[in-house]
Amino acid sequence: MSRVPKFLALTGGVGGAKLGVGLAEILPPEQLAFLVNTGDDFTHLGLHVSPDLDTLMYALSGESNQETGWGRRQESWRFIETLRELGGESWFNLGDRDLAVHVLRTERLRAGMSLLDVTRALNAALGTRHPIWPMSNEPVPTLVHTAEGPLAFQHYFVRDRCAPAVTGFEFQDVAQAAPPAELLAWLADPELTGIFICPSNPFVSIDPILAVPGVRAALTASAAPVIAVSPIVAGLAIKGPTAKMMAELNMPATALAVAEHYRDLLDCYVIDEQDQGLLEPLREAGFTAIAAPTIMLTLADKVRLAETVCDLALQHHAASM
Ligand code: FO1
Repeated sequence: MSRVPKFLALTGGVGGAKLGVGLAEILPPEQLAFLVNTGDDFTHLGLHVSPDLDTLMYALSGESNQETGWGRRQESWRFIETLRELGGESWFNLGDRDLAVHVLRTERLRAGMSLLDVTRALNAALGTRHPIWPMSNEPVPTLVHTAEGPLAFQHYFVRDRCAPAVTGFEFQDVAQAAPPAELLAWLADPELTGIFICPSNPFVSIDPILAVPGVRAALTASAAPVIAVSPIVAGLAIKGPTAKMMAELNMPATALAVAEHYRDLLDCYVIDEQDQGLLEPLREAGFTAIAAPTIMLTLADKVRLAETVCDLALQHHAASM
């Protein structure tokens, strides 16, 4: 019987979803599943908002807002404008079309459905076909510790525009969370050939996933190589506050420092071609790394990077057999 290699991608929001689109273009749903950060989730205006799950769902369904990277295309903003006029809390921009997703998710969660089942139903309705699993059904809200005191993630990220200097992160109630059974079965599958850490923020997108009890151990125990793509290119984050956070945490804002952060997990690391000069220091530090184009502006860029990480996984997996 011929092998059908399977892959898992760990993602946060916008950056991760770009590679997700590339992977979903080249791999059918039987071969690719996504494990998504829900540390950014929060209850806002009485609604359960799951930004990273929605960013991936919209990206895979061709519904994403190309200008923002989050939210829906062809969006209108009558609700949030009206809320603002009425003196309501309007710092978090909920678009009219996006709002329907939050209302439905909230209603279903209140009726007792799990976040995983709600996510599955929403994705089915929007026509995405790949399994998308929240990192846990239980809420694990990220608390950002800053020089100005602790802040709930979206207050730090959107309301305060990542301005406060971060000092650390806390994944609240994570000890009570459990990963989805579907994930553990996928990781135990002998056909699992590659685990990809997408170019998402290591501290607030990937670390919350790794903090869910059992996830890190299951990733390590899997025979599949773990391959990360650096979210830092030439000392800058493609999107978001990763580089700023690294400076505030007294880490050099380099692709090498990200590799060190993932050290005990990584089998192979992909840095951008602009960072070729880091290949030697990475090798000296004990990492297996390659340089490739990682900036994803077009669909072709996303597919090319997806092909790169899949090829690496196939090579590493074959070599370890
Ligand atoms: N990000 C912003 O920078 N400003 C917003 O007003 C905003 C609204 C928003 C609404 C729904 C949603 O799913 C995502 C939204 N995001 C917004 C993005 C989100 O806060 C972040 O991208 C993620 O949490 C970080 O990955």
